Amino acid sequence: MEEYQKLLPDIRKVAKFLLSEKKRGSRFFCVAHLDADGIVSAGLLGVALQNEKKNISYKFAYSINEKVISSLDPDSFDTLIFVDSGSTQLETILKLYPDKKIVIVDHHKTIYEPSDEESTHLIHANPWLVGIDGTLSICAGGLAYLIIKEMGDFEHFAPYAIVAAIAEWQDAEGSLIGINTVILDECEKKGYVKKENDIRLLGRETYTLLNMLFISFPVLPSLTAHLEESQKFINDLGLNENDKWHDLTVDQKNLFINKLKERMTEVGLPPKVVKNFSGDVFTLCNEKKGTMRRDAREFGFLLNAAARRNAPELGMDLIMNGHEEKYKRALKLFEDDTNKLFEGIKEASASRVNVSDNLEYIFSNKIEPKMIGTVCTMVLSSDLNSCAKTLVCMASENDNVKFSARCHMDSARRAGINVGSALKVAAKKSGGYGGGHDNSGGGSIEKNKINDFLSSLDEELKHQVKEKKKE
Ligand SMILES: [Mn+2]
Repeated sequence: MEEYQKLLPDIRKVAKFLLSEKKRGSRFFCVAHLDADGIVSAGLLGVALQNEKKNISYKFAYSINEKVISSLDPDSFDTLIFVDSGSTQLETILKLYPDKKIVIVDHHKTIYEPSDEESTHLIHANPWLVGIDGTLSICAGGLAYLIIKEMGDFEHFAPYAIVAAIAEWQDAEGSLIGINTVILDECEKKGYVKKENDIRLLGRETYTLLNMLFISFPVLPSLTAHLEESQKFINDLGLNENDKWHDLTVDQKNLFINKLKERMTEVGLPPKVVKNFSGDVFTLCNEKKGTMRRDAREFGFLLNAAARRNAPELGMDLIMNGHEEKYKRALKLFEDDTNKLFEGIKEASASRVNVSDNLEYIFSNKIEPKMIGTVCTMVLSSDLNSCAKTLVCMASENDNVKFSARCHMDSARRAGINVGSALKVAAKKSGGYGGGHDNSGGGSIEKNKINDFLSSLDEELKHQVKEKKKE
């Protein structure tokens, strides 16, 4: 594998350096991206670096910016490690910590070239530096695994590299590619991971069939957020909505997959997307059946749920120790999210109100404010023929109303809509704040300003469409 050979010298350099630092009793500080890939990579390096003394500390953040980087206490560590982060902030890191040894293990695209002087205290492993595209070939979790494999007897941690790659959507083209396949081959040979051709929806191990469709990931137009349609789809196949995927016979699974593909073709999804509803899936053979740890995609979602709840240490424990007790706690977080999502989507699809050709809204106190972004995305994308209509989803948060809005990207561009700027104008007029991108955005207003906000938003969207028509 040519790409792997190209990267190996940098992997070995990091491994050798970390081993010697551990030997001389260095205190490590690890900064990681707050998501599944960050959790896996921090956990794996932790496994190889920790000793009886508490010689390693961690800090996780969604955005590893100058503020986060400058907040570290330089007296508390000797070696500073960045995982799934760092490459894009190299200049800041080197400027703030000129006296520290710095290790960066990242797969984000980087352009900054440090000077020779700076390079003496920096060790940087990133596929982009050796001409490899880090988007699909390898993630931080994969890099961390390759590093610790050079440091000792850690081969049984390889499946977590696969979990990280799936969580990063590195199988977006239907399967894993690049350096990931080197790790996958090793996993398959050792019997750690089984690659199968199966359904590529979330919940293969733990969801009911109904959840696999109604709160599906990825979204299935006409089924996701459509309760009766989802139930009917399952009933028509002679199946029970409370069954789980592994209860089905091979014939039933094939029938389900074929009917699903037929349906998705009918509603107009492109053939490439439809094809990928089945393909490679990855089972972690040493994990218990019927748990989220058994399926790589579900494991990744579990870790991301821990990250969203700001409980990365829980996710790290799953990687480092894998205790049943820890799994139960992590699972509880995920199930809470799943239930809230189910209820939120049910509530949202039942309370859609049409305002005009440009605007539709949902307002409910039964939707969790932190769920409205996801709910809004799922409801909107389950509806392929909603043209350039913007959907705004609102929920009460104390005395305010939090809102999130979405519009189909293509239709937004075609109609000249910029959801973010429309929200900004409308929220400002109603004494609140808002903003975002072409096709999505969010913000907050006072509760008694909902009507003002909706009419300003409608007006602003109409104005945008009119301006575009003039062009
Ligand atoms: Mn990553």
